[in-house]
Amino acid sequence: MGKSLLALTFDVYILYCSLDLFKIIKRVVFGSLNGSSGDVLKAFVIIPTYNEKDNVSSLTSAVLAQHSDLHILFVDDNSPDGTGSLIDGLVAENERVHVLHRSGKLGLGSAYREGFKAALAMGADYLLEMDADFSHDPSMLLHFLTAIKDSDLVVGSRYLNGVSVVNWPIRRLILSYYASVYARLVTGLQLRDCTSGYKCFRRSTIEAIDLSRVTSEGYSFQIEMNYLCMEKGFKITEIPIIFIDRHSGCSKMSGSIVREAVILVWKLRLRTILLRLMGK
Ligand SMILES: Nc1nc2c(ncn2[C@@H]2O[C@H](COP(=O)(O)OP(=O)(O)OP(=O)(O)O)[C@@H](O)[C@H]2O)c(=O)[nH]1
Ligand SMILES: [Mg+2]
Repeated sequence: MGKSLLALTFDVYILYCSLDLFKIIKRVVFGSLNGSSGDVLKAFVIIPTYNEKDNVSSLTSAVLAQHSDLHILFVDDNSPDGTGSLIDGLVAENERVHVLHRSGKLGLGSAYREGFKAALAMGADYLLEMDADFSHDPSMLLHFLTAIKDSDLVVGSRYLNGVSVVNWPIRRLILSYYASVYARLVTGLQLRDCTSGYKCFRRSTIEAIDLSRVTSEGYSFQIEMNYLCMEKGFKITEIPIIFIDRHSGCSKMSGSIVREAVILVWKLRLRTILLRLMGK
């Protein structure tokens, strides 16, 4: 009995050491978020939510487990399903979880714009965008944080090495794929995936963009942000991601979101022509 207790204690000790070793290996492989002067850098994952009650708790655990310097900022639009009060519980439990409550469904674009401003005010060095529905795999977060060290914007791409989208209806996939082709051709963006919502900005990138002039709400918001980064001459890097259809809850995709994107790319094209004519 005495021997087996000793053996058990030894096993627990070995397990504890291996976990610690695993953390060290993870830090060495992916690097820490420390800046060049050794100061600890903060990364904020901004997650807009509308009716995501089945996802927010498990997503929070999955994101926070990736790195101890990661924070989450939820932007909830008074979700009728009670997502907001669930998030309040998560905020009370963990100092790395934050929330912005808004009065009603005001759109994805404005949720990100307000989220960016709040994350900057809280001292974010890196700002990540992520959906709440597990379409974006949290285990990719460290890859974004590695790639951003050498870029101004990192875009998670579904169309970099062929197509890496799982479980989407073919109509949705065709719409998304050709939306990127269309946006690329009209605006000149050098990206395979122009509408991806899994991305990472440096603080200085967001600070350089006049967010009050960004007006898009749906997917167009992603195209517009990419375009403004290209216009400023920022280095944009794409990394491959696997996109999985939402675990639960319903899609907020609508015809007006598609129409907004169709019009936006021509507005951006016009803007390029005008700027060229003005010699800027
Ligand atoms: N705060 C806020 N969040 C939103 C709004 N519309 C969508 N979202 C959130 O934005 C993220 C992306 O929206 P989704 O509904 O997943 O849109 P999608 O990925 O295009 O479509 P599906 O995955 O098919 O549902 C999710 O986390 C949503 O909950 C909104 O108006 N306000
Ligand atoms: Mg989604």
